[in-house]
Amino acid sequence: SLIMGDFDLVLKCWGPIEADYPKNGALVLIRLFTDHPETQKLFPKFVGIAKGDLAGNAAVAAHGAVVLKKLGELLKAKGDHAAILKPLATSHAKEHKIPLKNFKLITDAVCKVMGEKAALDAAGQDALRRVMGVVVADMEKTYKELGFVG
Ligand code: HE5
Repeated sequence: SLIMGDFDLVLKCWGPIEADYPKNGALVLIRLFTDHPETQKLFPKFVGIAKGDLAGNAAVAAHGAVVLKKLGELLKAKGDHAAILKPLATSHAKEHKIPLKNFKLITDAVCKVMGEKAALDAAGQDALRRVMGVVVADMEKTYKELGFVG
């Protein structure tokens, strides 16, 4: 696809992230909740956790790992991601009721963490934003089919 180079730019820096999904996943979620405190309320399991307790919370790390593992699968699929995205979009629309804009917010958090922990530079961060733009546009099709207004 046209953005194939973007997938490769991001994947080049994925190693340090993949090396510790729970630690880096917790960093992503904590960054998301710090920059956008309202997003913590979207996670029923996390609503009661105080800011200062997020870093040591095993459930936060476990879910952060789940999120980054899925992101890794998406990156490696390089756009051929329909089979991955359909269940992901369906669960986020119907079960978790996550408005689409949150995927942009979490993308910004991943960019920051990859900048700090994996040396993803400004061009790499732009590449990640373009990749996630395609991912979210494809998720939006499923959201619309399901009648969920994200
Ligand atoms: O869809 C699933 O499996 C295919 C369920 C497990 C899962 C969830 C749940 C996965 C694989 C992901 N999320 C992946 C993922 C990648 C993108 C970047 N998520 Zn997810 N999520 C789950 C995102 C983005 C994103 C943004 C927001 C606000 N996600 C969320 C929220 C969210 C919630 C509330 C859940 C339900 C599980 C849970 O609460 O765990 C603590």
